[in-house]
Amino acid sequence: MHPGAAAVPPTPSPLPETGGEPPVPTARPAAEAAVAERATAEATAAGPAAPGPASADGRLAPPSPARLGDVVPAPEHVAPDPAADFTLPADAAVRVSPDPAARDVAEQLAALLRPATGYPLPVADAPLPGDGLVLLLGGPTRTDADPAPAAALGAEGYRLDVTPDAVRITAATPAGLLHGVQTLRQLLPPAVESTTPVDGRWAVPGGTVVDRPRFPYRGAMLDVARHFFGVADVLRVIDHLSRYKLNHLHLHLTDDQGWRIAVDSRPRLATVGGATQVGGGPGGWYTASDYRRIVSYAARRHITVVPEIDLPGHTNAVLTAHPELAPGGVAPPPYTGIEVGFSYLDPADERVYALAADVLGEVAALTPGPWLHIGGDEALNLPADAYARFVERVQEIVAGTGKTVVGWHQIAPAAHLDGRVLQWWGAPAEDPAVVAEAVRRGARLILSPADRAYLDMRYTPETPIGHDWAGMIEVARAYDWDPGAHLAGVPADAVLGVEAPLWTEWVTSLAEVEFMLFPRLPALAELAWSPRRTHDWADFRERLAGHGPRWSAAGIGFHPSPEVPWPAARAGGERRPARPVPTQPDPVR
Ligand code: TNX
Repeated sequence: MHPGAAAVPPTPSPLPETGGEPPVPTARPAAEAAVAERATAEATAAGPAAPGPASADGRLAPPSPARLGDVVPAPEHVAPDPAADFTLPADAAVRVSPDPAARDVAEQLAALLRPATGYPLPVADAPLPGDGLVLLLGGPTRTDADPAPAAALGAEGYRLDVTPDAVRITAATPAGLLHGVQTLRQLLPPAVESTTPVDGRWAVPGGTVVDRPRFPYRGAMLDVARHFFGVADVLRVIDHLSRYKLNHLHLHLTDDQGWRIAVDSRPRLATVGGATQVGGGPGGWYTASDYRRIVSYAARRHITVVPEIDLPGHTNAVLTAHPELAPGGVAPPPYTGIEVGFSYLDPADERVYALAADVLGEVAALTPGPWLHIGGDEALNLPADAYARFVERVQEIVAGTGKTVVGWHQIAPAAHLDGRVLQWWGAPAEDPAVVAEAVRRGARLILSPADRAYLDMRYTPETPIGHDWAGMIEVARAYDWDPGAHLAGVPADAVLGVEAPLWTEWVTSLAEVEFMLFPRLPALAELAWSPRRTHDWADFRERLAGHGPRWSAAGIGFHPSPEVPWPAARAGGERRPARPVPTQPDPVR
């Protein structure tokens, strides 16, 4: 049973309880504090980390080329040509169509490859005729017989042609080019992730990949309210999304434990409401310029930020900042526990709509993307009717900002508003009838089923951090479902996509974020991107295994799931030392 359906919200097990009060984690369990170290150490022990034998000067040589199909998410179409392998020459250039956004993708490609190769990789505006690395926007004139003219690749598709002379990526859009770049990155040896030069042959397997996403919305959510994560951490998470062709980052910006975005018209929301977090630490919030930095870093990676202001429940932090809205006009104490469902804004108080309009107006103005998420989950102390009327008014406020409203699926009973999107987080026991009815009225769905897609669930009972109310989610469980057929009564064409939420009651650091993301994020990314016919656990686990060495080389700690056949350390190869997890994102490219 999930919290929303529970009469009494469940208590995550190992945290101490204080009488009848919600549990308040006073200190982090020792196991939790150790998770980052363990994640990195276990990943190293699992043996995927050695990219190749050491050369005379001690640097590591990349191994032989991957296979063309060794890509996550699985591409739509792969045609290998073993006679056409490409090797990146030291004097290669990145040639790109003369378009600023395409050029930006070319700069990102060069910046990804320079540290490990040590090559200069200049970016040049001269795509045709090209050898080396070539990015073509729109592509050359194509004949009707061409199986994949750029236009058919759609808004995010790409075509990758690897021949002995060139790697050519063609797309109708810069987003498509970037997805092609991420595929190319995976086809290079794992040592390409090294931040220092590595000797060796930078080979790419020959052939053609033609690829497009199954769903337009492919996302992950980071809860920055329960524990606050600074800008650098968020940028690094954006890099992780980009690797796996995700295109939305949902930021859960407000909750009982903290309000994380400055609002000029209501400064106390951040300064008072953002002053703490789960466990009582100092919390924090994003200034408008912090938030803009996140948005623009994401935009360069063709990732749309979806801000969430959770209303009318999960609002204890609002009430600490605005006691006039609290029962009896008395501010509640800041909340540093991990219980849910107790707080709410009073739908009968007109002042809450003024606050919602101020906040949503400012957040909309800071956000270039089309979405504005209003939460709507677990207002367990409000009568259903008052809750539905509240949601209807807030939906109208969002419409007034020009954005499309998104809400957790509890908003389903509220009246339909054009374009609205519900985010399903139910577990299998929950009856989807009300959601199916909302879909019949025109709502679209993002799927985040808690028992498959919740990245805050433990992998196994031994996982040192995480909830377990939706069960254990090992990699196969995260992978083995079909978003197109998940909910009874909801047709596949109502499904906008898939999102993997990471709630952070238990997650306190970037290392812990990565431990919970990897390897499940790539599994969910594959469900969101790849055609249904490619869905195959046995094949996926083999492809995923090859990513362990990449993550290790990139300093990403991960859960070394026993379900995945991570490559053994190469005989005679050097084991790389466990690296500290970097706190910086990829250098701005
Ligand atoms: C339910 S999912 C919640 C969150 C918790 C999460 C923990 C949803 C919309 N609400 O408030 O953080 O469970 O798994």
